[in-house]
Amino acid sequence: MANKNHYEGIVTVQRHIIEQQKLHPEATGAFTGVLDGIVLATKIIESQVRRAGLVDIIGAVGEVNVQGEIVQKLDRFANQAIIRSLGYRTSVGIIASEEDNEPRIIHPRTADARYIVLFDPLDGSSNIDVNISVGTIFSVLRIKDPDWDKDPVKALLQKGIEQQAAGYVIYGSSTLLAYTTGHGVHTFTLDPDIGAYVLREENVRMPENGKTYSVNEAYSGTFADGYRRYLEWTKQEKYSLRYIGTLVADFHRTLLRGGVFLYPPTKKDPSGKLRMLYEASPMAFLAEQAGGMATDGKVRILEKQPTKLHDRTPLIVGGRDEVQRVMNFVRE
Ligand code: P6P
Repeated sequence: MANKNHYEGIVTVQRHIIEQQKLHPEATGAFTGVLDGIVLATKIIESQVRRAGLVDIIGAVGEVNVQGEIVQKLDRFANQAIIRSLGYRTSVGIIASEEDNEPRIIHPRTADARYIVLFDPLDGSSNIDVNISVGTIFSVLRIKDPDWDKDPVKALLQKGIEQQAAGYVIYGSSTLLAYTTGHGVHTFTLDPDIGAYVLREENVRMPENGKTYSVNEAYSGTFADGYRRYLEWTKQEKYSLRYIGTLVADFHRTLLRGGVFLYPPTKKDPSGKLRMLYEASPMAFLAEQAGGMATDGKVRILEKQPTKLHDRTPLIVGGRDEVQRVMNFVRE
Protein backbone atom coordinates (compact mmCIF):
# COMPACT_ATOMS: atom_id res chain seq x y z
CA MET A 1 0.00 0.00 0.00
CA ALA A 2 1.66 3.25 -1.12
CA ASN A 3 2.26 5.53 1.81
CA LYS A 4 -0.89 7.71 1.83
CA ASN A 5 0.26 11.27 1.24
CA HIS A 6 0.22 12.85 4.67
CA TYR A 7 -0.88 16.15 3.14
CA GLU A 8 -3.71 14.76 1.04
CA GLY A 9 -6.87 16.77 1.71
CA ILE A 10 -5.31 19.20 4.19
CA VAL A 11 -7.15 22.49 4.60
CA THR A 12 -4.77 25.44 4.68
CA VAL A 13 -5.86 28.78 6.05
CA GLN A 14 -5.79 30.25 2.53
CA ARG A 15 -8.26 27.62 1.31
CA HIS A 16 -10.39 28.18 4.41
CA ILE A 17 -10.43 31.96 3.90
CA ILE A 18 -11.51 31.52 0.27
CA GLU A 19 -14.34 29.27 1.44
CA GLN A 20 -15.26 31.80 4.13
CA GLN A 21 -15.23 34.46 1.41
CA LYS A 22 -18.26 32.74 -0.17
CA LEU A 23 -20.21 33.54 3.02
CA HIS A 24 -19.68 37.25 2.32
CA PRO A 25 -21.40 37.75 -1.02
CA GLU A 26 -20.52 41.45 -0.98
CA ALA A 27 -16.83 40.76 -0.49
CA THR A 28 -14.45 40.19 -3.35
CA GLY A 29 -11.07 38.51 -3.52
CA ALA A 30 -9.70 41.71 -1.97
CA PHE A 31 -10.78 40.52 1.48
CA THR A 32 -8.97 37.25 0.96
CA GLY A 33 -5.90 39.23 -0.06
CA VAL A 34 -5.96 41.23 3.18
CA LEU A 35 -6.10 38.11 5.37
CA ASP A 36 -3.46 36.47 3.21
CA GLY A 37 -1.18 39.48 3.77
CA ILE A 38 -1.64 39.20 7.53
CA VAL A 39 -0.93 35.44 7.38
CA LEU A 40 2.28 36.07 5.44
CA ALA A 41 3.42 38.66 8.01
CA THR A 42 2.89 36.25 10.91
CA LYS A 43 5.05 33.63 9.18
CA ILE A 44 7.83 36.21 8.81
CA ILE A 45 7.45 37.20 12.48
CA GLU A 46 7.44 33.54 13.56
CA SER A 47 10.71 32.95 11.71
CA GLN A 48 12.39 35.50 14.00
CA VAL A 49 10.53 34.70 17.23
CA ARG A 50 11.71 31.11 16.77
CA ARG A 51 15.31 32.35 16.45
CA ALA A 52 15.21 34.79 19.38
CA GLY A 53 18.43 34.24 21.26
CA LEU A 54 20.22 32.87 18.20
CA VAL A 55 20.20 36.11 16.26
CA ASP A 56 20.51 39.65 17.52
CA ILE A 57 16.75 40.10 17.73
CA ILE A 58 16.01 40.12 21.45
CA GLY A 59 16.43 42.97 23.84
CA ALA A 60 15.44 46.60 23.48
CA VAL A 61 16.17 49.09 20.72
CA GLY A 62 16.68 51.84 23.27
CA GLU A 63 13.45 53.67 22.44
CA VAL A 64 10.02 54.10 24.05
CA ASN A 65 6.79 53.79 22.00
CA VAL A 66 3.56 55.78 22.09
CA GLN A 67 2.40 53.54 24.94
CA GLY A 68 5.41 54.53 27.00
CA GLU A 69 6.75 50.98 26.68
CA ILE A 70 10.35 50.06 25.89
CA VAL A 71 10.42 48.96 22.24
CA GLN A 72 11.87 45.47 21.83
CA LYS A 73 13.81 44.65 18.65
CA LEU A 74 11.18 42.04 17.80
CA ASP A 75 8.42 44.65 18.25
CA ARG A 76 10.07 46.77 15.60
CA PHE A 77 10.68 43.79 13.33
CA ALA A 78 7.09 42.56 13.68
CA ASN A 79 5.69 46.01 12.99
CA GLN A 80 7.75 46.32 9.81
CA ALA A 81 6.80 42.81 8.68
CA ILE A 82 3.07 43.61 8.83
CA ILE A 83 3.46 47.02 7.19
CA ARG A 84 5.44 45.48 4.30
CA SER A 85 3.14 42.46 3.91
CA LEU A 86 0.08 44.71 3.66
CA GLY A 87 1.83 47.53 1.84
CA TYR A 88 1.32 46.16 -1.66
CA ARG A 89 -2.32 45.05 -1.07
CA THR A 90 -4.19 47.84 -2.83
CA SER A 91 -7.40 46.88 -1.02
CA VAL A 92 -5.85 48.11 2.26
CA GLY A 93 -6.27 51.88 2.65
CA ILE A 94 -5.19 52.38 6.26
CA ILE A 95 -3.10 50.43 8.75
CA ALA A 96 -2.79 51.31 12.43
CA SER A 97 -0.37 49.73 14.87
CA GLU A 98 0.10 49.75 18.63
CA GLU A 99 3.67 50.77 17.84
CA ASP A 100 2.85 53.89 15.81
CA ASN A 101 1.53 57.20 17.09
CA GLU A 102 -0.66 57.72 14.03
CA PRO A 103 -2.29 55.47 11.40
CA ARG A 104 -0.59 55.07 8.01
CA ILE A 105 -2.36 55.68 4.71
CA ILE A 106 -1.12 52.83 2.53
CA HIS A 107 -2.86 53.63 -0.77
CA PRO A 108 -4.38 57.11 -1.01
CA ARG A 109 -7.83 56.84 -2.58
CA THR A 110 -7.15 53.98 -4.97
CA ALA A 111 -10.34 52.60 -6.45
CA ASP A 112 -10.21 49.39 -4.46
CA ALA A 113 -8.90 50.66 -1.10
CA ARG A 114 -11.67 49.37 1.09
CA TYR A 115 -10.14 47.93 4.30
CA ILE A 116 -8.49 49.18 7.48
CA VAL A 117 -6.17 46.82 9.38
CA LEU A 118 -5.37 47.49 13.03
CA PHE A 119 -2.88 45.37 14.90
CA ASP A 120 -0.71 44.76 17.90
CA PRO A 121 2.34 43.39 16.11
CA LEU A 122 3.84 41.65 19.12
CA ASP A 123 1.60 41.38 22.15
CA GLY A 124 3.39 40.51 25.37
CA SER A 125 6.77 41.40 23.88
CA SER A 126 8.32 41.96 27.31
CA ASN A 127 8.04 38.16 27.69
CA ILE A 128 10.28 37.45 24.68
CA ASP A 129 13.53 37.42 26.66
CA VAL A 130 12.25 34.77 29.05
CA ASN A 131 10.80 32.46 26.38
CA ILE A 132 7.15 32.96 27.28
CA SER A 133 4.54 32.91 24.50
CA VAL A 134 3.95 36.17 22.62
CA GLY A 135 1.43 36.94 19.90
CA THR A 136 0.11 39.11 17.09
CA ILE A 137 -3.45 40.48 17.20
CA PHE A 138 -5.33 41.93 14.21
CA SER A 139 -8.68 43.52 13.44
CA VAL A 140 -10.12 44.35 9.99
CA LEU A 141 -12.64 47.14 9.40
CA ARG A 142 -14.24 48.36 6.18
CA ILE A 143 -13.57 51.92 4.99
CA LYS A 144 -16.95 53.64 5.26
CA ASP A 145 -16.01 57.32 5.23
CA PRO A 146 -15.67 58.80 1.70
CA ASP A 147 -13.01 61.23 2.98
CA TRP A 148 -11.10 58.49 4.78
CA ASP A 149 -7.72 59.62 3.42
CA LYS A 150 -8.27 63.16 4.72
CA ASP A 151 -8.97 61.94 8.26
CA PRO A 152 -7.80 58.32 8.69
CA VAL A 153 -8.27 58.44 12.48
CA LYS A 154 -11.96 59.35 12.08
CA ALA A 155 -12.32 56.53 9.53
CA LEU A 156 -11.02 53.89 11.96
CA LEU A 157 -12.97 54.97 15.06
CA GLN A 158 -15.65 52.31 14.58
CA LYS A 159 -17.43 50.13 17.16
CA GLY A 160 -16.24 46.54 17.47
CA ILE A 161 -19.48 45.25 15.95
CA GLU A 162 -18.28 46.75 12.63
CA GLN A 163 -15.28 44.41 12.40
CA GLN A 164 -15.07 42.34 9.20
CA ALA A 165 -12.49 39.96 10.66
CA ALA A 166 -10.35 39.52 13.76
CA GLY A 167 -7.75 37.07 14.91
CA TYR A 168 -4.45 36.36 16.53
CA VAL A 169 -1.36 34.26 16.19
CA ILE A 170 0.21 32.81 19.34
CA TYR A 171 3.93 32.01 19.04
CA GLY A 172 3.99 29.28 21.66
CA SER A 173 4.75 25.56 21.91
CA SER A 174 3.43 25.56 18.36
CA THR A 175 2.45 28.55 16.23
CA LEU A 176 -1.32 28.79 16.11
CA LEU A 177 -3.59 31.13 14.15
CA ALA A 178 -7.19 31.78 15.23
CA TYR A 179 -9.54 33.95 13.18
CA THR A 180 -13.16 34.79 12.59
CA THR A 181 -15.00 36.61 9.81
CA GLY A 182 -18.25 36.47 11.76
CA HIS A 183 -18.95 32.83 10.93
CA GLY A 184 -17.35 31.05 13.88
CA VAL A 185 -13.79 30.83 15.20
CA HIS A 186 -11.34 28.57 13.40
CA THR A 187 -7.80 27.58 14.42
CA PHE A 188 -4.78 26.52 12.38
CA THR A 189 -1.33 25.21 13.31
CA LEU A 190 1.72 26.32 11.35
CA ASP A 191 3.37 23.25 9.84
CA PRO A 192 7.04 24.31 9.58
CA ASP A 193 7.76 21.52 7.10
CA ILE A 194 5.54 23.11 4.46
CA GLY A 195 5.27 26.67 5.84
CA ALA A 196 1.48 26.49 5.84
CA TYR A 197 -1.14 27.03 8.51
CA VAL A 198 -3.14 23.78 8.54
CA LEU A 199 -6.70 23.56 9.88
CA ARG A 200 -6.79 22.37 13.48
CA GLU A 201 -10.37 23.05 14.60
CA GLU A 202 -13.46 24.68 13.04
CA ASN A 203 -16.17 26.51 14.99
CA VAL A 204 -14.36 26.47 18.32
CA ARG A 205 -16.80 26.81 21.25
CA MET A 206 -15.74 28.46 24.51
CA PRO A 207 -16.96 26.45 27.56
CA GLU A 208 -19.62 28.51 29.40
CA ASN A 209 -18.09 27.58 32.74
CA GLY A 210 -14.54 27.01 33.89
CA LYS A 211 -13.04 27.29 37.37
CA THR A 212 -10.07 29.36 36.19
CA TYR A 213 -9.65 33.09 36.65
CA SER A 214 -6.87 35.06 34.99
CA VAL A 215 -5.87 38.41 36.49
CA ASN A 216 -2.76 40.20 37.75
CA GLU A 217 -3.75 40.02 41.41
CA ALA A 218 -0.80 42.23 42.39
CA TYR A 219 -3.06 45.16 41.48
CA SER A 220 -6.11 43.91 43.41
CA GLY A 221 -5.47 46.48 46.17
CA THR A 222 -6.51 49.20 43.68
CA PHE A 223 -9.45 47.29 42.10
CA ALA A 224 -12.99 48.53 42.78
CA ASP A 225 -14.72 46.74 45.65
CA GLY A 226 -16.85 44.48 43.42
CA TYR A 227 -13.73 42.96 41.80
CA ARG A 228 -12.16 42.36 45.20
CA ARG A 229 -15.28 40.55 46.41
CA TYR A 230 -15.25 38.46 43.24
CA LEU A 231 -11.61 37.48 43.91
CA GLU A 232 -12.53 36.46 47.49
CA TRP A 233 -15.38 34.34 46.05
CA THR A 234 -13.04 32.53 43.65
CA LYS A 235 -10.95 31.33 46.59
CA GLN A 236 -14.00 30.01 48.46
CA GLU A 237 -15.00 28.18 45.26
CA LYS A 238 -11.50 26.73 44.83
CA TYR A 239 -10.85 28.33 41.45
CA SER A 240 -7.37 28.11 39.90
CA LEU A 241 -5.43 31.22 38.98
CA ARG A 242 -3.61 31.18 35.65
CA TYR A 243 -1.88 34.37 34.43
CA ILE A 244 0.78 34.45 31.71
CA GLY A 245 0.97 38.21 31.17
CA THR A 246 0.46 37.89 27.41
CA LEU A 247 -3.16 38.65 26.49
CA VAL A 248 -3.12 36.32 23.46
CA ALA A 249 -1.93 33.37 25.58
CA ASP A 250 -4.32 34.02 28.46
CA PHE A 251 -7.18 34.47 26.01
CA HIS A 252 -6.36 31.33 24.02
CA ARG A 253 -6.37 29.18 27.17
CA THR A 254 -9.72 30.73 28.14
CA LEU A 255 -11.10 30.09 24.64
CA LEU A 256 -10.27 26.39 24.86
CA ARG A 257 -10.79 25.66 28.57
CA GLY A 258 -13.28 28.31 29.68
CA GLY A 259 -12.91 30.50 32.75
CA VAL A 260 -12.49 34.27 32.70
CA PHE A 261 -9.71 36.77 31.97
CA LEU A 262 -10.02 40.15 33.61
CA TYR A 263 -8.04 43.35 33.47
CA PRO A 264 -10.06 45.77 35.62
CA PRO A 265 -9.44 49.51 36.03
CA THR A 266 -6.44 50.13 38.35
CA LYS A 267 -5.02 53.23 40.00
CA LYS A 268 -2.24 53.22 37.36
CA ASP A 269 -4.67 52.62 34.47
CA PRO A 270 -8.10 53.94 35.59
CA SER A 271 -9.47 53.32 32.07
CA GLY A 272 -7.93 49.85 31.97
CA LYS A 273 -4.57 48.96 30.43
CA LEU A 274 -5.61 47.04 27.32
CA ARG A 275 -6.18 48.91 24.06
CA MET A 276 -9.65 49.01 22.65
CA LEU A 277 -9.20 48.85 18.89
CA TYR A 278 -6.46 46.25 18.48
CA GLU A 279 -6.63 44.18 21.66
CA ALA A 280 -10.03 44.20 23.41
CA SER A 281 -12.21 44.57 20.30
CA PRO A 282 -10.74 41.68 18.28
CA MET A 283 -10.70 39.44 21.38
CA ALA A 284 -14.33 40.36 22.08
CA PHE A 285 -15.34 39.51 18.49
CA LEU A 286 -13.62 36.12 18.76
CA ALA A 287 -15.08 35.43 22.23
CA GLU A 288 -18.65 36.14 21.10
CA GLN A 289 -18.18 34.12 17.91
CA ALA A 290 -17.16 31.19 20.14
CA GLY A 291 -20.26 31.63 22.36
CA GLY A 292 -18.44 33.60 25.07
CA MET A 293 -18.85 37.16 26.34
CA ALA A 294 -16.71 40.31 26.63
CA THR A 295 -17.50 43.46 28.60
CA ASP A 296 -15.70 46.32 30.27
CA GLY A 297 -17.43 45.42 33.53
CA LYS A 298 -20.52 47.38 32.55
CA VAL A 299 -21.15 47.29 28.80
CA ARG A 300 -20.49 44.95 25.87
CA ILE A 301 -17.03 45.69 24.41
CA LEU A 302 -18.33 45.47 20.81
CA GLU A 303 -20.84 48.27 21.47
CA LYS A 304 -18.30 50.78 22.83
CA GLN A 305 -17.55 53.78 20.61
CA PRO A 306 -13.78 54.45 20.54
CA THR A 307 -12.71 58.11 20.67
CA LYS A 308 -8.95 57.81 20.01
CA LEU A 309 -6.73 55.31 18.17
CA HIS A 310 -4.97 54.21 21.36
CA ASP A 311 -8.05 54.23 23.63
CA ARG A 312 -7.79 51.83 26.55
CA THR A 313 -10.56 49.82 28.21
CA PRO A 314 -11.11 47.45 31.10
CA LEU A 315 -11.70 43.91 29.78
CA ILE A 316 -13.58 40.97 31.26
CA VAL A 317 -13.73 38.16 28.70
CA GLY A 318 -14.49 34.46 28.91
CA GLY A 319 -17.26 31.91 29.29
CA ARG A 320 -20.71 33.47 29.37
CA ASP A 321 -21.56 32.38 32.92
CA GLU A 322 -18.11 33.34 34.26
CA VAL A 323 -18.23 36.85 32.80
CA GLN A 324 -21.81 37.34 33.97
CA ARG A 325 -20.74 36.38 37.50
CA VAL A 326 -17.94 38.97 37.56
CA MET A 327 -20.40 41.61 36.34
CA ASN A 328 -22.88 40.67 39.08
CA PHE A 329 -20.21 41.31 41.71
CA VAL A 330 -19.14 44.56 40.04
CA ARG A 331 -22.76 45.80 39.78
CA GLU A 332 -23.67 45.02 43.41
P1 P6P B 1 0.44 43.45 33.35
C1 P6P B 1 1.34 42.86 27.58
O1 P6P B 1 2.18 43.95 27.89
C2 P6P B 1 -0.08 43.32 27.75
O2 P6P B 1 -0.36 44.38 26.91
C3 P6P B 1 -1.04 42.16 27.51
O3 P6P B 1 -0.55 41.26 26.56
C4 P6P B 1 -1.16 41.52 28.88
O4 P6P B 1 -2.40 40.88 29.10
C5 P6P B 1 -1.01 42.72 29.82
O5 P6P B 1 -0.29 43.72 29.11
C6 P6P B 1 -0.24 42.35 31.07
O6 P6P B 1 -0.23 43.51 31.89
O7 P6P B 1 0.12 44.80 33.94
O8 P6P B 1 -0.25 42.31 34.11
O9 P6P B 1 1.91 43.19 33.14
